[in-house]
Formats: sequence, structure tokens, C-alpha cells
Amino acid sequence: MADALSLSALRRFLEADARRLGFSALGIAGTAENAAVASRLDAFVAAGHHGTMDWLPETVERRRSVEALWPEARSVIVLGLNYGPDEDPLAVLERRDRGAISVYARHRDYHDVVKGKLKELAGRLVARAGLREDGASHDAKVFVDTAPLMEKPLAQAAGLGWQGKHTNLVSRAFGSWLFLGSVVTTIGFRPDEGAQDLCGSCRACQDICPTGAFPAPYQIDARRCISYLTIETKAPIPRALRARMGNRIYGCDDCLAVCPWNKFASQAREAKLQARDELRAPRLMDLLGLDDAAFRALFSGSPVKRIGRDKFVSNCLIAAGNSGDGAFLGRVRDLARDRAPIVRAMAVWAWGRLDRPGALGQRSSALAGEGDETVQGEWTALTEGHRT
Ligand code: B12
Ligand code: SF4
Ligand code: SF4
Repeated sequence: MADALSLSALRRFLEADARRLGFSALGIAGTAENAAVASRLDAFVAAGHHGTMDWLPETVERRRSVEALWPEARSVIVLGLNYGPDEDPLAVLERRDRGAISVYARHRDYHDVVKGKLKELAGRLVARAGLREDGASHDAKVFVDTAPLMEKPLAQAAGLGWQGKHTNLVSRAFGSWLFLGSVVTTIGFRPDEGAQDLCGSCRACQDICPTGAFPAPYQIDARRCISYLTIETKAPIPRALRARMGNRIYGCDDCLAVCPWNKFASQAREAKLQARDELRAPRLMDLLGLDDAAFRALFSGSPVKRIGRDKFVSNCLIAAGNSGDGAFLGRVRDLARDRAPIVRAMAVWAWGRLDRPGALGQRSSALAGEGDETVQGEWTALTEGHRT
């Protein structure tokens, strides 16, 4: 096993290598369970705040601590990659003929970008680390987002920042714009000092949330978060929340963007995280016309591709319904005959918002030929006055 001196030399090597790879921040956390964090995870799940993300409760035991996930692990190297935007991400919300795609999805999928860097870092680290006490080689596993790991509490323990009242990690140097990734390893690095909460009396993120997704500061009810509604859930978006979504068609950045700590943020330097111009403020009319092939081509390499054309177009229909712009009517009416029920359902809702008398005029004949319960429900809701 590496001795104390070689551990500090290894840490210097690690930091230099992380900088070379373009990481913006690095810290080290231990692997033991933090009882407060674990009990808050339990409370989140018990309250049902995960909605349809069943993978969260299913992995609670492993998620609680790194020890539970991988007993041989001795430390967690937490890395942050700055994805600071080069323009005000909220400006597009005023342009009702456009769709707002959240900053994290305007470029290459960060999972691929961060994972590639983590693998390189971990491979080189293990190669330099020498042997463990039992003569075996050291080992390292890399995680970004999808593994059962509480990345934000780990990042806070590693000193990268604190979990703000919007529940994401806030960094003094990069504001809200850090992607997180971890290298979990059998190497026993000394953990860093955790970061202090610097939210103070601020509540800007709490006040701006369009859908009221924060039942209390530091707690999120994912079922009300536009990020969950537009990306994670396959269930139809509750009618009461649709009108509040405005033109947000993939994710949401409002609570992140208003954080005053962003004044210290800088633009992303990583070339793969530069916004693609066509994803900054795409025309809703064009997006509503996407078929499967055109959707896959437009979002090749982007995280948006993951939700598929039908869910994406259904999100765009909500934005069209919220636009108040009759120019969308023709396309919305066409989509009310789409092959995908989720698209037909949101087209009926958008039609009702843009031209209720016209939609009501089609209701009986459309219902007679409609076999899907969700779509039937949308036609029925038109007459019940559930228009929001
Ligand atoms: C599930 C998930 C979601 C869900 C739920 C969000 C959430 N806050 O949990 C949804 C789909 C809504 C979501 C949305 C987004 N996500 Co997300 N998501 C995750 C994921 C996979 C798991 C998070 C988790 O464990 N949630 C469960 C709850 C229990 O965890 P928690 O928020 O940490 O809960 C803590 C607080 O509630 C707090 N708490 C509770 N009560 C109290 C009381 C007090 C007094 C205090 C101090 C604290 C406190 O303690 C809990 C434990 O630490 C992580 C990746 C990962 N593996 O960690 C990415 C991750 C959190 N997401 C990320 C991003 C970028 C986003 C979005 C910005 C994307 C977008 N633009 O649309 C939004 C932001 C929405 C928001 N305000 O959180 C990044 C955040 C990076 C960062 N700097 O923090 C992560 C880390 C992915 C990554 N690898 O970079 N996400
Ligand atoms: S991402 Fe948007 S909807 Fe979700 S909590 Fe933040 S402000 Fe609210
Ligand atoms: S907006 Fe204010 S309350 Fe919210 S995370 Fe930032 S500093 Fe904390």
C-alpha cells in the first residue's frame, strides 16, 4: 500500500492530471455513511417525492453510503466540470415562439464527456498507485449521475461547495454550474474538509420556481419539477402544471440561474460543452414538425435524444398551447391525429388552449374514433372546463 508520502505525491499527480483533463474542481470524501444524509434520503422517498423514478427507492440501501455500494472502497474523489452558460439562460423564456432547452442539454451529453475524462483519470491513478497491503492492485470505479451514489452530499463533504436551498451543489467559484462525477477507489486518501452552507437568508431560488417544487428550503418534490416532468416521467404531465411550464420543453434552469453565487461563475471552457447555436432558442414550429428520423438527427449526441421524439413533441405541444399564438393551430390540429397517444393527448390540450370552440367542435367525432384512454380524457376535459 502507498505510504503517507506517496499518498500526498499521488494526490498532487491526481490534481495535475484532473486539471490537464479540464476538470474545474476536485476534492476527496470518505466512504462512511452520513446518518443525516441517509435519513433525508429516506424522508424524500417516504414522502413519494421521487414520483415515477422507481429506481430511487429500489436502490436506497446502496445509495445511503459508498461503503454499502462497494465495501472495499476507501475514498471518493469528487470532480466538478464547469458548464457555465455564455448567455442569460432565462432570456429565451420570453420568446413564446421558441422552445427553452436547459443549459445542460444544449451541447454534447455530459454523461459521455465526464465519464470519458473520469475513466482516463482513474486508469492513470491506479497505474501509479502501487499495490494494496494484500499485494493486490488498487482499483477504481467511475460514476456520473446514473449510479446509486448521492453525488451532491459527497461533493459537499469533499469541499466542492454546499447543497443550496435549490438542493443542487453551489460552488463559490462556479455558482450552480458544475456537473459532478466521482472516482471511487480502494486508495485511502485523506478526506478534505467539507464546505459550509452560504445560502444565508437568500431565497431567490425558492421564489422563482414556476411550479412550486420546493415544499421547504433544501427539499424538492420532483413530481412538481419541470425537469422531472419534461425528462423523467412517462406519465402525462398533470393539467394543473402545464400552464406553468411556459415554453420550457426540456429541463429547467430557473432556480439555478437566479442564484447570486453565479456572479463568480465563468463560461464553460470545455469545447464539447459549448452550446450548439440551433439549440439555444429553437423554433417551436420546426420542432413540432419532427418525425423520428429528424428528431434523432437533430439531437444526435445530445441528452435530449434519450426521451424520444414522442415525449419531446408532446413537451413542445404544451409550449405551443402556452404561447397564445394561433399560428400554431394548423400543426397542433395535425398532431391531434399523430400515431403516438402522448402526442395526440397534448395536441388536444394545446388545441383547447389556442381555440377552444374549434376543438370542442371536433370533440364528438374525434372521441368516437379514439381508442386510447389518456387521449379520451383530454377530449373529455375540454368540456369540463379543465383548460389549464
Ligand atoms: C434524481 C435526480 C434529479 C431529480 C430530483 C432532483 C433532486 N434534487 O434530487 C430531478 C429529475 C427533478 C432532477 C433535476 C435536475 N437535476 Co438532477 N439528479 C438526480 C440524481 C440522479 C439523484 C439525486 C438524488 O439523490 N435525489 C434524492 C434526494 C433525496 O437527494 P438530495 O436532493 O441530495 O436531497 C438532499 C436535500 O433534500 C437535503 N435536505 C433535505 N432536508 C434538508 C434540511 C436541511 C436543513 C438541509 C441543510 C438539507 C436538507 O438533504 C438530502 C440529502 O443530501 C443526481 C445524480 C446523483 N446520482 O446524485 C442528479 C443531479 C443532482 N442532477 C443534476 C442536474 C444538473 C439537474 C438539473 C439542473 C437539470 C436541469 N437543468 O433540468 C435539475 C435541477 C432541479 C433541482 N432543483 O434539483 C446534477 C446537479 C449538479 C450540481 N451542481 O448539484 C446532478 C448531481 C447530476 C450530475 N452528476 O451532475 N434531478
Ligand atoms: S428546475 Fe425549475 S421547476 Fe425544477 S425546482 Fe428548479 S425552478 Fe423549479
Ligand atoms: S439562490 Fe440563494 S438560497 Fe438558492 S441556492 Fe443560491 S444562495 Fe442558496
